[in-house]
Amino acid sequence: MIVRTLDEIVGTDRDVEAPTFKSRRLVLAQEQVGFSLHDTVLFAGSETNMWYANHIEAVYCIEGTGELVNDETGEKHPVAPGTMYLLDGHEHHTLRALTQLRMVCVFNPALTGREVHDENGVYPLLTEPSSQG
Ligand code: 9YT
Repeated sequence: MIVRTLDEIVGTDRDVEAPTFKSRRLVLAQEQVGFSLHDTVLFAGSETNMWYANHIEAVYCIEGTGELVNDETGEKHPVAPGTMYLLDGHEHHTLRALTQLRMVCVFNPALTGREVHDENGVYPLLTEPSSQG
């Protein structure tokens, strides 16, 4: 069993900052459980274009208000505490943070923690070296 708090992660290499958000990675690929779990804060007034070509992501809002745009259909969805979206089709999407947004994110496959968005908002598919060698 692993028990970990957000306070223990802040300021470590599990606390990753990007221009529009910071992501605190509570569970990563190194835990070898098939998913990663992140506490992500999107900065007030920011807009993040994303496309997880290699991953499925579920995102659950626990703080703030925003707007999610499906960039493939133009559909817009309000985001508020209690809103979940699941990117089960690798959709291009944009998240607008009207206030600071705090989101709990689950990725499959798990992120290793080294990923940064490339110019398309994509995370590359990275894997941890297997403990079996
Ligand atoms: C909500 C969202 O997907 N933001 C991008 C950051 C990502 N969730 C991460 O790296 O934790």
